[in-house]
Amino acid sequence: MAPLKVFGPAFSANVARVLVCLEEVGAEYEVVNIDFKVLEHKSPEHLARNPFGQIPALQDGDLLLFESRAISKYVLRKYKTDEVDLLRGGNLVEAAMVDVWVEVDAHTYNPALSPIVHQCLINPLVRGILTDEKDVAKSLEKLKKVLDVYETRLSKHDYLAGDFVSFADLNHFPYTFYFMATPHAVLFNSYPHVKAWWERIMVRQSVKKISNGMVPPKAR
Ligand SMILES: N[C@@H](CCC(=O)N[C@@H](CS)C(=O)NCC(=O)O)C(=O)O
Repeated sequence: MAPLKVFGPAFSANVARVLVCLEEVGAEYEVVNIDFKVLEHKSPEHLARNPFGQIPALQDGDLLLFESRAISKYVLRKYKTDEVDLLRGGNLVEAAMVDVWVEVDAHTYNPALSPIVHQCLINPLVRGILTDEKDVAKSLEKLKKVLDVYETRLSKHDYLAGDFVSFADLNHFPYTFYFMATPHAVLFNSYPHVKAWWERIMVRQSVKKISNGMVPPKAR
């Protein structure tokens, strides 16, 4: 069977979300780079994969998909086994808890944390724009409130959806990885259960492998 193709540079956070899932299930895949410098993401070829002209996109035979969380779920469903079921599809309640924390990442955690990554890493180091410290301070206040909730949750369970690792946890990995390269990484020291959870995620083979290709912008 032809390997799945993932379009987009492996260092992109949204691409890394998909790659970590592919690694978890041991699927064969190939990463096809999309060159932003020549606006390849807005080319007709890429717009056929993702009409919004964004990465990642996935090709599996005739199937084309976009949106990193949807692609990740497709991968996890397609390659699910009794041993590896990161969506907990066999258990209604556990699957619902996975869904809850995937949504929390998408709508609450990531919107608080990712502006800090953009302001502290991407703006100064990639776009040559100064960090807007007011914007960072606003996002940090939001993030602290979110982390208070995470601390309570993770003081009761090892992982977000329960006492089992799931897509809900892995989903948080790419942006948190880049956040840890900002001067605000120390914030996690105030949340011991969140910090321990993050360390449990970081020792996974899949995460180690994919994070090796995610050098923070400064070093690129
Ligand atoms: N919600 C989308 C977001 C994708 C996204 O924002 N991709 C960025 C790179 S990380 C992109 O392609 N930006 C170029 C653009 O929007 O023109 C997903 O999760 O896949």
